[in-house]
Amino acid sequence: MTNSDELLFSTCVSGRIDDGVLVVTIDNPPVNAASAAMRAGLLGAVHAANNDGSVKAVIVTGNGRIFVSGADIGEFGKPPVDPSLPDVLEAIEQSAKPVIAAINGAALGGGLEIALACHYRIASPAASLGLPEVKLGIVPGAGGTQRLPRLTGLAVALDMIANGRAVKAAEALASGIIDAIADNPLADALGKLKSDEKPSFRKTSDLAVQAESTDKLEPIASKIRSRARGLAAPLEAVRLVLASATTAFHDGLADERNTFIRLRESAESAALRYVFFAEREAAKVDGVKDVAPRSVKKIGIVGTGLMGSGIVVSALDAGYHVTGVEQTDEAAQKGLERIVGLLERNLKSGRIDEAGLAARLSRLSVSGDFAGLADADLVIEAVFDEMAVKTGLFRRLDGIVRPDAILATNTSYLDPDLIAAATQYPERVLGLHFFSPANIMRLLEVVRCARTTPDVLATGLAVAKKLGKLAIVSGVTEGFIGNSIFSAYRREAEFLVEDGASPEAVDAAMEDYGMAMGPFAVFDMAGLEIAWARRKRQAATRDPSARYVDIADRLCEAGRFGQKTGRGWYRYENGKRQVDFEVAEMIDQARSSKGIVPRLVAAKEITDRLLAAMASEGKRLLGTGVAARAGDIDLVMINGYGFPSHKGGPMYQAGLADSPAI
Ligand code: 3H9
Repeated sequence: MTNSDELLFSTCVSGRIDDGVLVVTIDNPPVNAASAAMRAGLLGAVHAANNDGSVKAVIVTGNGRIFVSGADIGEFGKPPVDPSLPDVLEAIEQSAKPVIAAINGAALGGGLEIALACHYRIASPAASLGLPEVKLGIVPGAGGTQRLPRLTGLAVALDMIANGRAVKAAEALASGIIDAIADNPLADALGKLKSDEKPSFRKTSDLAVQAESTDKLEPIASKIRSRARGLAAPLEAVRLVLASATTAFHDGLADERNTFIRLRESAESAALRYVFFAEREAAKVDGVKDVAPRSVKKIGIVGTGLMGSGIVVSALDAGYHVTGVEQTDEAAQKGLERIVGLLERNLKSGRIDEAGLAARLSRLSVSGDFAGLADADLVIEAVFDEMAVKTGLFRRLDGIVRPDAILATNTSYLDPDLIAAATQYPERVLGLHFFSPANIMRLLEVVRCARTTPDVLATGLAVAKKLGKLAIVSGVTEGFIGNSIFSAYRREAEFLVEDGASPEAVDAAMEDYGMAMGPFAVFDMAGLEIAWARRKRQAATRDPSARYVDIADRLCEAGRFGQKTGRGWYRYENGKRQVDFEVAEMIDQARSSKGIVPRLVAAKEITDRLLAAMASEGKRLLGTGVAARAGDIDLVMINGYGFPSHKGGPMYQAGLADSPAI
């Protein structure tokens, strides 16, 4: 091979010779996944280098902003195609010619495993390196659990692999994963090979895993085990990493490979892969492709209560200038204190540093003067959820903000089309439905109103992305996607109680299923009065023949509004949830007033009925076009309502989701 040769090893792996060095470039858009063609090309390149006496070294790099994003997840459900990634990596590691990984961008999963099998690693400063396999319900399957601890030690490898935590180049260098950082890793690798002082090449598998004390490892492992909540992948990851210290390298590899294949076939992994692709699909929104969002630099937020202050912090975290507005200076002062309190909590927990706190405060103003909103690009209201309050506010904003400013309502249940109709330019109104605490929760329902223009919607989506939120577009219906399903879930949970189940039995069944909290514990946490007020509003129009459970009304009439009043479906003592016999009595009375004889309701019936209720409401939302895809519904329930991601969501469970080939 000579300098002029253009070499093609497969459709997505090419090479060129630079002064006796074979530079291998992976170009497999969009993310350089390790597909069958990529693996074959890489293997061909290593063989070619070893069969050519004029080649003295090999550099592997990626084209674009990513080195290699990992195995091609889309291939997981299909029959395996040779060569396998472990076979390719064995060839790389055993290559007589040294192989350098020039890590131009993200090296994830199988991508990092390729780099670990090379004899030297140089990364660009922005590259992130990680083994996120557990997030897909699997463990690394090409040596990650055995090679990483040989470079970093067990504690770091445990944290990175069992938590799926990626690190940036600087941390990777400090923990021994890479050997150098360079702005242009490929140029740096070529330079190092040409210089007299050659890099010190070594095979990762030749290194011994450094012994580490149980005192150091056990707390890390037990934290991972308790967070795993019964999931197999993190537990297997812990086992495999710890075994690397006591098992011969190739035995460890074989164990890892078998575990990877077993987990890849699991229901957990199929569900998590479905969720991965559903998130990518959710970003593709009808009608806004190629529509440029408006520029947003300053966000106004009306109302700095619990929700508003969370939104303020989220916007500050994302780098926006923020003006918070309240009705009075006194309320503004309270709002400011709430916001500063949240920021200081983040400082204390290490999420931000002193400089970050100062930068955020320098971009914030809070006052009782609405004129502060005059130059805002986007105004989000987070005021009391009552139609007259919201329409009055939007009418007032019309006279204050620029005509091209976007107005967003954070309403949970009101009709945003009616709110928009109160304004002069309804086409600039959309819903941005945050979940509490708004600076923590990842979900944001972006509500497309009847007259929202595509660029206004595109702006809402762009802002959501900058806020680090998972945006799911919803059409208009009472409660949008999430609360519509949650209402159906609530209704069925109350039917179950009326039929004979206790609230704690319903909660236990759903928690065993994997929900973060059972429904009745959630109702108490959120407060029972809002749903009560809605039920009262709807009473006049309710179908008298429809089944109606009045137990929650009875609780509210007795002043039991949930956790904040110390009593709801449960009793709370020092914040601890307790079963309350008074509630049991009230339930008994409610049943007997309807002549219902309670029956035993098994845990399976509880989960079956609650899942079916959610799926059936989801089907209605798809039918009416409020939700565009079953996957969107599942993502809302996972990210806003504590549905376990490893179960895929209620639509996935009901077989109503289109799963790609996973
Ligand atoms: C693994 O490696 C197992 C090994 O240990 C064992 C092997 C034996 N495969 O996210 P984006 C698609 S498991 C296939 O919007 P970004 C994605 O669906 C893997 N497709 O881009 C989307 O397609 P579309 C471990 C993939 O710039 C498009 O690429 N690795 C893969 O925001 C753009 O994606 C991981 O878990 C893939 N691996 O973020 C990393 N990755 O345009 C998973 C992406 O048709 N990937 N696609 O909708 C990521 O975290 C992000 O995609 C990444 C880019 C950070 C790379």
